[in-house]
Amino acid sequence: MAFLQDPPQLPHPYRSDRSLRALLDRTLPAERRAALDADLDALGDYALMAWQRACSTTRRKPVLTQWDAWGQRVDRIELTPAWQEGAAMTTRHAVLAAGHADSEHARLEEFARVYLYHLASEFYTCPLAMTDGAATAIKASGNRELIERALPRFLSRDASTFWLSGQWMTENVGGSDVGPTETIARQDASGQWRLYGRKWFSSAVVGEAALALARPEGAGHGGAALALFYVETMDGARRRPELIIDRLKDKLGTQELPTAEIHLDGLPAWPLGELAHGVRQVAPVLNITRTWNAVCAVASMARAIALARDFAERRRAFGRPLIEQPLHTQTLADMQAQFEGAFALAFEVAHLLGRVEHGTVAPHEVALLRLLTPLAKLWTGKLAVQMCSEALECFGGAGYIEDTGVPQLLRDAQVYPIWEGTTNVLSLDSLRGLAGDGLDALRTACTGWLDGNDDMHAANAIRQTLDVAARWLDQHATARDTLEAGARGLAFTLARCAGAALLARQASWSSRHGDRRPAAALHRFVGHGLDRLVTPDTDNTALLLS
Ligand code: MFK
Repeated sequence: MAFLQDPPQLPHPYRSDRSLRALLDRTLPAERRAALDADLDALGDYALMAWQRACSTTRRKPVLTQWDAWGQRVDRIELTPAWQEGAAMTTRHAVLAAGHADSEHARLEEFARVYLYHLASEFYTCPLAMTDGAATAIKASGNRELIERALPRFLSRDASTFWLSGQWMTENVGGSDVGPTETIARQDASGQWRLYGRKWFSSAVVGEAALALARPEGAGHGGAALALFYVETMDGARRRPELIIDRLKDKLGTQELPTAEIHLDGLPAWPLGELAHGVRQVAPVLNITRTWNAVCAVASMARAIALARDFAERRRAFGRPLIEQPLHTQTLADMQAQFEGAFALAFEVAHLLGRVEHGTVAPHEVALLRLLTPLAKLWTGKLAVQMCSEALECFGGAGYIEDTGVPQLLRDAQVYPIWEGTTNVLSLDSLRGLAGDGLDALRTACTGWLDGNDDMHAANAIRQTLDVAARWLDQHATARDTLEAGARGLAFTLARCAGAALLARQASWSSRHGDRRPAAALHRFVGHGLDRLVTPDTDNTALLLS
C-alpha cells in the first residue's frame, strides 16, 4: 500500500484553547463565567463543523446578478452557506448583543464569542464589526431617533429582526485619507438628505443599513467639513433603487465576503449629529472595528498553530515525527509564545473597552485604551500574516495546496494589516494616542500587570525597554518628520512591551493555578527582544529612493 498522509485534525476550538479558557477563568466572576460556557461551546462546535465542511466541499464565492431575465436591474447577491447562517448564529449566540449588555465584562464576553466564531463565519465578522461600530457611534451621538430606530435591530437576538450595518468611507480618491471624500449630501425639496457618489470598498453591501461619510453640499474642502450619515438600504424586501451595486471585488483573500463597489444616486440619509467633523464622529466605529480586527487576527493565529501543532504529531520525516525534531519544535514554540503575547494584548483591549464604557476604570485607563487600540491592531495584523505563513511552511508542500484548507489562512490573514487602517496609518494613530498621557498610562499599567510576577528578567526587560522608548520619544518629540518616520518601530516596541507585561499578569495567575505554560511563553517571548526602535536616517532614505 502506498504511503498516505493523515490530514491534520482541528481540536475543538473552545475546549482545547487554554489561553481563552485561562483568561476567562481569571477575569470573570464565577457566575458570569459559567453562564458564558454554553455559547462558547456551541460556537466551538460550529467552528469545528465549518472547518470540516470547508475541507470536504468545493469553496464558493458570492455571486452578483445585476439584471434579471426581463431586463430589470436586481443587484441580487447569492451568498455562501456560512453567510446564509450568519444572522442566525449571531443572534442565537448574542455575538453582538453580548457586547452591549450592562456589565463591564460585556465586551470581553462579546469578543470571546467573536474569537471563536470568526473563521467559521467566513468573515461575516467584518460586517458584524461594522454593525457593532455603528451601534457604538449612534449611541455616542446621542441621536434618540436613530438610537430607537437602529439599535434594537443591530443588537437583536432574533434573526428575523436583525440588521447588518456597513461603514462606507473608502472612495476611489482614498481609503486612508478620507479628507477628499467626493460623496455629496444634498437636501431635497422636502428637507430630506440624500447621498450622491461612489464608494469603492463596501464590505457590508448585503446589510440593511450603513454609516457613510459625505460632504454636505456647499461645505468646504477637507476632512473637517465632512458629515456622518445613517442610511438604510432596503425598501421592504427590495434593495432601494438609489443604491446601485457596480461590481463585486476580486480579492486576494476573504473571498466569501461580498465586498462591492457601489454608487449612491440620491439614497435617503440622516445625519448622526452636527453637519461637520464626520471623522471625529466615525472614530468610535474605527476603534471598535480595530478591536475586532485584533481579536480576529489572533483567532487566525490560534487556528494556524492548532493545525500546525496537530500535523507535527502526524507527519514523520527523517525517521521520526516532526514533533520530535528539535528545530521544528523551536519553530512551534516561538509561534506559541508570540501568539500568547498578542492574545493577551488583543483581549486586554476588548476588556478595557467594556470597562471604559461602564466607567469602572482608573483615570489613566482611558488614555491607555486610546493608545492600546491602534497598537493591538497594528501588531496583531502583521503577526497574523507572519504566523500563517510560518504555519503553511510547517506543512511543507501540502501547505501550498489549496484543498488542504491551509493556504486560505494566509490569504485571508493578509487583510488584517490592510483594512481598518494600514500598519503605517495605525502607527501614526498611535502617535495621537501618545500625545498627552498615553505613555505614562502605559507605564503605570505595565507596573500593575507585572506586580507579583517572579520572572525578574522579563520585568526588567519590559521596564528598561519602556525607559528607552520614553527617551526616544522625548528626543524626537519636536522633530515631526523623524517622529513619524520612526513611528512604526516605536509602535511595535510599545505593543510588544504591553503584550509581554500582560502575559506576565496571566503567567502569575496560571502559575498559581498549576500551569507554568504562560510563564514559559513569557520567557521565550521576551527572549526575542522587545525593542524595535529605529531612528531613521532621512538622508540615507532620500538617497536610496532617488
Ligand atoms: C474581521 C475583522 C473586522 C474588521 C472590519 C473591517 C472593515 C473593513 C472595511 C474598511 O477597511 S473601511 C475603511 C477603514 N478606513 C480607515 O480605517 C481609515 C484609515 N485612516 C485613518 O484612520 C486616518 O487616521 C483618519 C481618516 C482618521 C485621518 O483623518 P483626518 O481627518 O486627517 O484626522 P485628524 O484631523 O487627525 O482627526 C480628526 C478627528 O478625529 C480628531 O479629533 P478632533 O476633531 O476632536 O481634533 C482626531 O483626534 C479624531 N480621531 C482620528 N482617529 C481617531 C480619532 N479619535 C479617536 N480614535 C481614533 N482612532
